[in-house]
Amino acid sequence: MPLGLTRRQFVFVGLVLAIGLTVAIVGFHAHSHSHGDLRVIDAEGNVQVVGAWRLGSSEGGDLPAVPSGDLRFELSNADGVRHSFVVVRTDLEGEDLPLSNGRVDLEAAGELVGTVETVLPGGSGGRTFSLPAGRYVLYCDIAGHYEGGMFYTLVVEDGPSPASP
Ligand SMILES: [Cu+2]
Repeated sequence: MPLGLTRRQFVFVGLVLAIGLTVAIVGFHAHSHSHGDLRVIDAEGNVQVVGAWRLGSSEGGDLPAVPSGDLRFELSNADGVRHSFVVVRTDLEGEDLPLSNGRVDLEAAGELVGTVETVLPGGSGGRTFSLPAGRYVLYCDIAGHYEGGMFYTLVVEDGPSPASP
């Protein structure tokens, strides 16, 4: 046996290492997914999109395209710190928004559509926006969070033609 261990001791050390590694992996996994969820709900109440409101990925993400109309955004915060979100209409890519002092420079980023101010840990918040077709970015306005990857690009497409009377 290496290191002068008996076979029994060797097995025991291996077992401790395996358990430690498992705890570390499960712990990291839980942490990387514990920031909450962002839901987009259309005018008929269908949940169009479910995305994790992430921090620390440094990459943000793209939400699937949704038809234009009244869209409700809901954020449930499963994190230990507060979050918020801002909806801005812009032609820029989600990761290219200009910054000022660790936050998105809204004046330079595009046209403000609306905000959901502060969602406390364990809380949830939401708001309905009437969005015409276009390109939007949703991001968290807490200092440093946008840079941490807490943003999504959303494309809103022309909605279905109105039903005939
Ligand atoms: Cu945040």
